Amino acid sequence: MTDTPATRCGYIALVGRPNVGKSTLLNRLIGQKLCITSRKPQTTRHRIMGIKTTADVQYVFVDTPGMHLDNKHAMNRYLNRAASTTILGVDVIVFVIDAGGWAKDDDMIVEKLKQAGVPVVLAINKVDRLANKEDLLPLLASVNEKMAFQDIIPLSATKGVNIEVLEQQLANLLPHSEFFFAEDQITDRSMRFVAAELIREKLIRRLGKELPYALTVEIEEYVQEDGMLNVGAVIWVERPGQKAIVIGKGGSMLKEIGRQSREELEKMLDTKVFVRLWVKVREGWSDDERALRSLGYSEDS
Ligand SMILES: Nc1nc2c(ncn2[C@@H]2O[C@H](COP(=O)(O)OP(=O)(O)OP(=O)(O)O)[C@@H](O)[C@H]2O)c(=O)[nH]1
Ligand SMILES: [Mg+2]
Repeated sequence: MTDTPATRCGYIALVGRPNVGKSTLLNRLIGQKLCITSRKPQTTRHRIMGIKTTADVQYVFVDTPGMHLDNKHAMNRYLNRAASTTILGVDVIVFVIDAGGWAKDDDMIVEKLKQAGVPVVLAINKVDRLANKEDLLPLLASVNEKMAFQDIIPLSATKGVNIEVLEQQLANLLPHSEFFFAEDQITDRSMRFVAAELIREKLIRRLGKELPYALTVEIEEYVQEDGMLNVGAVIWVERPGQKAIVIGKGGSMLKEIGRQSREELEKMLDTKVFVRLWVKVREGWSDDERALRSLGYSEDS
C-alpha cells in the first residue's frame, strides 16, 4: 500500500457574477497582482490560474469570467462557457457574492454549482462597504436556503479581512496529494499573456462605459534583448470612432496607456521595458465566433 502524502494540493475555482471581486480576491490570496481588475463588469475574459504554495499546501486558484444571464452576444456566451466548464474540473468552489445583496444571476449560478458535486464555500465579499455588521444578517439568514454551502465566510478582498479564515478552510477541503506545480510557479499563463492583460486593464480603467467591451489586445512582439523587454501590441476595436478615442488628442491617450503599462511591467519583471501600441479596427469582432477564436477567445486558450 502506498502512503498518503502529508501535503495537500488541488484546484479551487473562484466563480460568481461580474464585478463581485473574484480577481481581487485571487490576487489577495496569492499575495500579488496577477489578475486584472476594474470597476467595470466583465473585466476578466479568460480562465487564469494563480498558484500559492506553503510548506504543506499548494492552492491552485482558478479565476473565471463573471457569469451572467445574458447570452445573446458571442462574447457573453464565451465568458459564460469559460466559467461553466471550469466548475466541472475542480476540487473546491469559492462562490463569491456581494455583501450588498443576492442577485438574479446568483440564482442561476447556484443551479450550476449544485451540479458540480464538490464542496462550495460561499464568500460574501465587500463587507467593508457595510455601515454596520448587522446589515449582513438578513443576507446571512437567506443564503442557507439557496444551497448547502460547506461554509459561509464574510470577507473583504481589498481590505484583507477574513482572508486567512478562507485560506484555512480551503486547505482542509483540498485532497492529500503531491504538489502539481513547482513551488515558485505562480501561474499557468505566460508573461506574454499577462502583458496583454495589463494593457487591457489600463484601457478599461481609462475609457468610458461602453468601449471596454469593444476592445481586445493582441501581443505581436515580445522580445528580450540587451537587458530590455520589447513589447509590441495591437489594440483591436470595432469602429473607426473607437479608434480615435483610444488614440486620443494628438495620441495623448495611447501614450498614457503605454506609459502605465510599461511602468507596471517594469515593476513586475524588474527589467527595462519598451511598449509600442497600435490601434486597429476589426468590425464586429466581439460578436463573431470566428474572429473571437482568432483573437484568442477559445476554450483551450
Ligand atoms: N469595497 C470593496 N471593493 C472591492 C472589494 N473587492 C473588490 N472590490 C472592487 O470591486 C470591483 C470589481 O473587482 P474585480 O476583482 O475586478 O471583480 P470580478 O468579480 O473579478 O469582476 P469580473 O472579472 O468582471 O467578473 C473593483 O473596483 C474592486 O476594487 C472589497 O472587498 N471591497
Ligand atoms: Mg475578474
